[in-house]
Amino acid sequence: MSEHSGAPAARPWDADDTPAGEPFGPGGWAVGSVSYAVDGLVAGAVGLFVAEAGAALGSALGLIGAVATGGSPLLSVGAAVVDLSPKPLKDWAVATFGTGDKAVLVSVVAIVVTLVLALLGGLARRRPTPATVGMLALGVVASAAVLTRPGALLSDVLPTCAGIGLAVVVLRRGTPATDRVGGPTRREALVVAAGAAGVGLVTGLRGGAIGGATQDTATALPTGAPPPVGPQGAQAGIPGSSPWVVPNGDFYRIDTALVPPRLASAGWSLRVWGEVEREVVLTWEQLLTKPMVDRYVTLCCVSNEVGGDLVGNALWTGWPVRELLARAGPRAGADMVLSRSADGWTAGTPLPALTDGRDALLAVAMNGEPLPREHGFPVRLVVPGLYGYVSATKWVTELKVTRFAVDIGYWTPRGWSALGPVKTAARIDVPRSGARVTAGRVAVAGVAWAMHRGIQAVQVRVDDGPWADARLAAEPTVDAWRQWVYEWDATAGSHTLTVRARDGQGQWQTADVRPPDPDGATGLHTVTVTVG
Ligand SMILES: Nc1nc2c(c(=O)[nH]1)N[C@H]1C(S)=C(S)[C@@H](COP(=O)(O)O)O[C@H]1N2
Ligand SMILES: [Mo]
Repeated sequence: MSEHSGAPAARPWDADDTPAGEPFGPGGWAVGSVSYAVDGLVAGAVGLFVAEAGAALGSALGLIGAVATGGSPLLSVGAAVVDLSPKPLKDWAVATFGTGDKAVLVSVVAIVVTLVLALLGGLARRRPTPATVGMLALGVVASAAVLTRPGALLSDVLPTCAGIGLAVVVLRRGTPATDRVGGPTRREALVVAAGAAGVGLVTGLRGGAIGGATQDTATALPTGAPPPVGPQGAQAGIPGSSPWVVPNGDFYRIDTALVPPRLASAGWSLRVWGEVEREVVLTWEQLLTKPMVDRYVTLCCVSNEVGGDLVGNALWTGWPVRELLARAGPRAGADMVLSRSADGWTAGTPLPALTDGRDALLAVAMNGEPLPREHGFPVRLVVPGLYGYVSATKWVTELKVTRFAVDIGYWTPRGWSALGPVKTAARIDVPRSGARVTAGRVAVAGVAWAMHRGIQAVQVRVDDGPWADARLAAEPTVDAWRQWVYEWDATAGSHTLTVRARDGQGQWQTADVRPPDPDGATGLHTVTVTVG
């Protein structure tokens, strides 16, 4: 930038005194600083772009250790915020924004960073040293976030350091005061816009669109087959009711990953260690030679509200985990398996749930396709009967055989129960709450689940009337949800429909209303409809 080539001493803003003729006096720097804020934005845009682009390049070359965040300072800070958020904040974010909570988080981080940069720009005009220190502090925070991501190498921090170094230089050089009358120059605006767009593009491309990682299993796994519909009779066939098998694209997604880790199956391995007779390392190639089974298993999130949709059924293809654990030989006294994902997330699963003969799988395919990246490519755990947070580790790379007294899964210190057996639940899919239906025969339909115990009965009640049996569709496995239909003779007026289910052990679900926290919501699902 040629206009900055003067000797440093010539720059009026290097002096601590307010230059004569400036529109602010002692103590009034904030007024003039507003327009100088742009210096901070320019510095930030340039520095961030270099850091993000450098991290992207490093990842592409395989030089970055942290697979989930790929050395990106923005994603690392976001991920660190997720991990450090106190439970009330996280609960509020999920309750308010649902599964959009991460988009909101990224926006909040971006806004905070922008504000801090603007403040530093304003400060740099008069107090270059504190401004420099401020920028370096930003760098320390970002570097700490980058370095504490699982798998991070010391060298992961290099792009961030380069970016911060550049930002400091740009900030200190500032912009000639003559440019400063009436806000940013066109060129500065351009640099900020281009920098922000560049950062957005690089981060967005890395985060979302790159789905190519699933390609390399295409030859080893079934692909291209139409999604299974499930065994005959499992589908009650009522329009508007959830399909018995949920297609991959519609399957709910819950995890702490800002960006789903992108793993290559070729380099994947699973280490089994801890309280075992012999450590075992299973590579992707070895896993593919194992006898695989296809099992319908319904996954449910502990955060699912009564009537909620954080639940889904799929056909999983995988190798039973008990076979792998048998090779390692858990020692007497071990009662938990702490599974860990490539991004550091962990789940503590009771050892018996993995060895008692149920179909707990190391799954490599979902509905006949390689696992989608969002659902754990290349390998995840699926355990019938337990909520996802204590069992369904995606991008799994490690199984530590241990004890509940020694180790603890990700969500437990954050206020969720150590044990997470699925609670019996039923949901009305049609008619929807608030719907208007015509008097006469109305099909009330939905799903009920009590994974690994099965569903014995479902009943529906209209207003305060008696409970009446719903018709049950077939139950191909007790590990999946079950569809039900109730033919209702609807009469004019407003009516409330309530559903309840009885599990395979003869227990009715409880009507006590409790929130998801700490071990799963209870209460009966109701919908109110108008019959006209
Ligand atoms: N690595 C990883 N695995 C994870 C999680 C996570 O945050 N990270 N979340 C768990 C939770 S809480 C649930 S409910 C299920 C959801 O699986 P899905 O996203 O495939 O539906 O994944 C589980 N596996
Ligand atoms: Mo969950």
